[in-house]
Amino acid sequence: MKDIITIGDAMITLDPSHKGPMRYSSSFERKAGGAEFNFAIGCSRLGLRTGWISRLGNDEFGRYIFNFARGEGIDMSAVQLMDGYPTSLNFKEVMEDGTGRTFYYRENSPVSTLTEKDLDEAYIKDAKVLHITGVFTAIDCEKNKRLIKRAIEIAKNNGVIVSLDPNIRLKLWSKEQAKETLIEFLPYVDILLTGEDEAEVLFDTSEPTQIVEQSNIRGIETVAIKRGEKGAISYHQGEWCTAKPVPPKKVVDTVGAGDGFDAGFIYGFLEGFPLDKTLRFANTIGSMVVSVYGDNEGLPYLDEVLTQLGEKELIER
Ligand code: KDG
Repeated sequence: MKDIITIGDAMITLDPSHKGPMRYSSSFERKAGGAEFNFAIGCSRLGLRTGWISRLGNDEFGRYIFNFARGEGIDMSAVQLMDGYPTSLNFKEVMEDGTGRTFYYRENSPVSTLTEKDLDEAYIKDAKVLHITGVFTAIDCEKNKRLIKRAIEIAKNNGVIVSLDPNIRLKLWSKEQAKETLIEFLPYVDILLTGEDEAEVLFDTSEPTQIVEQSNIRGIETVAIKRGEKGAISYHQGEWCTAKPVPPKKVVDTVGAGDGFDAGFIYGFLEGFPLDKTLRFANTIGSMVVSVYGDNEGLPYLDEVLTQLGEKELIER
């Protein structure tokens, strides 16, 4: 049995060796990224049994990502390497303050070959949680919408908890398209993990009580609202919690923080932590991620989170 499975794309991420506008970047480091892929790494590092449903190119980059994920302990039995579909690329711009932009080269992505007919019901039924995000859906919207709907239907019919991070990437689809599509998923969702700006797209509000009200109407009983430097707020069956921001050591790269938060929240949920502890745990991971350069390099192991939370002694040498 798996604790968690996720469905999504991964890309080779090319990180410039120097900060600043991309047009002046002439050398890059080859890494890997992708929202659901980062999330899977985060879960696996916390000790959750994690599976990933995806497709990569049957090329050197696909092999690199495959081996990397396998090395992280992710179950790769539902990941295939495809001929004729090159692994996607993502060039990353990072500015001095840690903010930046991404430039995707992901048309004809290997995941565009994955359809709802390829979903293995037994694989989904065998998980405690199915985590989905808007990134995958946005890549090939009509097809992936059908695929995700089928996956969450299987999950719902079999008592598998569904978590959703809208992860809206406006380089991949419009706000209107994102709203229309993701709103259709909500009646199947048990846990909504959203940024304030994404809630604004979905519900036309970033006000926590209204976000929760809109979620409750659709049957969602657990909500976490990621508010960046303002911390986070969560709600579970009538109980509210607010977590102060956890100041990072230094912000060097904000990409992947939300995925880390999600992994931490799901970990706390599965461990049966009280809501305040779950939120603090998730928030701490988000802040640890931004202190490290890379989309997933900063995702901590369980021991490291516990040390950061002061629950475990730090032994330096
Ligand atoms: O959440 C972080 C991811 O978004 C990043 O690793 C790659 O931009 C990316 C994407 O679209 O998945």
